[in-house]
Amino acid sequence: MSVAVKLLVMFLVFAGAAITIFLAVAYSTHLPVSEQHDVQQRGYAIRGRWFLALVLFLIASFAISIPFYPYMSAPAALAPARKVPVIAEQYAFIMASHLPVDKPIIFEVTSRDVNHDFGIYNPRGHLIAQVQAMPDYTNYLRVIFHKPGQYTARCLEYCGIGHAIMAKTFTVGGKQ
Ligand SMILES: [Cu+2]
Repeated sequence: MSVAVKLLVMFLVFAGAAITIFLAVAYSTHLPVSEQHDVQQRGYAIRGRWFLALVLFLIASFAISIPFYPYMSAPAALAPARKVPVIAEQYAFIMASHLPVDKPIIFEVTSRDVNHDFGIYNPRGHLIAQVQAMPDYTNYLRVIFHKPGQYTARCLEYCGIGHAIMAKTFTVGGKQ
């Protein structure tokens, strides 16, 4: 079956379903009207059951998701962190070349000239953290490197002709 035929079949199925629903609603308005008090109690009962189900669902969701809340990892977040100054300039990052693994690190990021960005890529080339590097201002970026290896900081904000080569490789783990 070609894509066009599949799309036509899907369109006919959904259009048919929509038309059926419209016809059912139109037909239902022809039924004899019930008095309000006849249906009121039934409506209240249905509403009560759905409300109870909703409350139970929310309580269950809350209980199940509690262990995934970041509050549980707060002690690690509050552990004394090593402060690592980072100065961005056209077109380099001035910072340490070796950093520890599994230890909280707070990068203190600023710029010597124009706005830059400090983006950290892991050894697989995935961006794991980033913060703006601004002149006359320090931004703090908290990171824990869980895997040793070669990480690369790249500028992620166009800062001039040499922006594309603005990078700094640093080693996590091993010799400090
Ligand atoms: Cu740049």
